[in-house]
Amino acid sequence: TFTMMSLLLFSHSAMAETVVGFAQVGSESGWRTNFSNDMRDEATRRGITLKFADSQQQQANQIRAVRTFIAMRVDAIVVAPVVETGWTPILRQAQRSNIPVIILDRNIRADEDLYLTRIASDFVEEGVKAAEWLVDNVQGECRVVELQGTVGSTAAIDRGTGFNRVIDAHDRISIVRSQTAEFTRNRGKEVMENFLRAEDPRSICALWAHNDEMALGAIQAIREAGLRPGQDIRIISVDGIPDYFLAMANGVANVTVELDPHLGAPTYDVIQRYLSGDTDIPKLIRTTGDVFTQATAEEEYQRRTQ
Ligand code: GZL
Repeated sequence: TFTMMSLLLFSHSAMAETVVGFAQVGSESGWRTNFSNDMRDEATRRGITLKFADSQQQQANQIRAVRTFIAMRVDAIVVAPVVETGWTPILRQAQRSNIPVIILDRNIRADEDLYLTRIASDFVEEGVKAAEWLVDNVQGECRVVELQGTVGSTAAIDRGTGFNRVIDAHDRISIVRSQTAEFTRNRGKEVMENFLRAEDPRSICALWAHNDEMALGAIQAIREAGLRPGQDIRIISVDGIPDYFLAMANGVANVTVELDPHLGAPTYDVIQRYLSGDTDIPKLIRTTGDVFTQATAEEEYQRRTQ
């Protein structure tokens, strides 16, 4: 019986799948949900066991999840960091346990020896592209209100940097109100309602939202204030979720910079390369996204929802 048992254990361990622990931010936006679904689907396609932790946008929950993954001795840990700071101690623990860490999407302020690689878009470029659309599509003065993403997140910091870099060169375009709405639709509606009370609504030329979710909430607020989103107030955003393509097709939103939610394949490619001994892995792997407007919104919506 001992021989049989050890044979069974050996065969099982030889056949053991790759086990990956994933500390996801939460489910605050449609983009995040699409990203999570892609991570699960791609793991299933590759026979990878994915241990998924939804951290409800709380960094403490993410750190707790990573600690659990270390205790479970997973083959690799993936973190989509909610904010940039506070990661060094837990990443040192993963390093001491020889478990590779992959950073997805937002960035962290930590020694890059503490993680294998980061897979992400260029958030500054997303802000630049959003502002360039505005510069190309307004004449004269334009007073902008801004819905920022989660405070301290790379997406909010860098998108703001990119957008401001462009409009700083155009003295008749200016941001007159700016506040975080946490990347969610509900907060986007509430903060936009505040903006519409604080400013003469007819003096607002454009909304710059760091993601589609907040923009969609703001669109509801603009309608309830009796104004026409997409016409009286131009709507500029990032992510490219299906609901936003529908809004552009209906003429109530103007433009978005698409953010690729399909991070599963590049993530598991890099993990499988690392586990097979490849040490030539770059510290940053870039994803890209195009700018989409009303011109192609209908067909793009169909393509994304069939
Ligand atoms: C940016 C990502 C942002 C999305 C939002 O890459 O971190 O987080 O733009 C999500 O939808 O909340």
